[in-house]
Amino acid sequence: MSGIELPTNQPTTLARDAEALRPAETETATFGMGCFWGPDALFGAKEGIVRTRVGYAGGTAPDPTYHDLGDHTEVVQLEYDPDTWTYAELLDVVWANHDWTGSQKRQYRGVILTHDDTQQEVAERSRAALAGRTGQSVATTVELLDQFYPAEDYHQKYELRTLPVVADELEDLYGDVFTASTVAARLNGFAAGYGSEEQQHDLLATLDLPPTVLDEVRRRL
Ligand code: MHO
Repeated sequence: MSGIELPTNQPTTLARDAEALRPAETETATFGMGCFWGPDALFGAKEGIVRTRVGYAGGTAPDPTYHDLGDHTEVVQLEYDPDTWTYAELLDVVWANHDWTGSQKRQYRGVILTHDDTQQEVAERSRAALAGRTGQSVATTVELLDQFYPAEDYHQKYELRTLPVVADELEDLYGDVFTASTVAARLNGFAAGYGSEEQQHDLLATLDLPPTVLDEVRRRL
């Protein structure tokens, strides 16, 4: 599935978003790691993660919603730069940042939803290596992704929405699809406390956003 494209030809496009890789230049990964707000912010803060979105997948029920999930699971979907990240490296982040022992209900289960046979093989190897390393059984499964259903807007970049001055500014710039912005992904991560001080400083110093908006982010760091 292709990503949602920002209207990058508009004069209001942030310079950093105009520079971001286009969907055709990225690869896509989908992970269930518990409540999707957390991994949206965790990955969104990282350089080389180009876009993030959250949604429901891993089940069979048609058209899931947050309040009618059926047998689906909350997942984060990443568009990443394959020159920066290998899929195996992303998996290392996944293992280190969710409970893979399987104590959760299905909504929050750990699941690696692969997009092709190569991802499937890499994920199965990575899972086996974790089991070998820890001597524990890994409840998180590796499954081929069937369909990804984007979650409601209010779940996208959830942490960023707790900084309404910032979220409103991005919404003015981009409309509802502001959550497809790379800048929004980073700021969502920063709002949740992710990212190094240096990375936060460097991005904020170059963003063409109003000072009031940048100050709102800085207050959170
Ligand atoms: N414990 C969280 C879960 C939300 S997540 C989108 C809450 O309800 O606040 O499932």
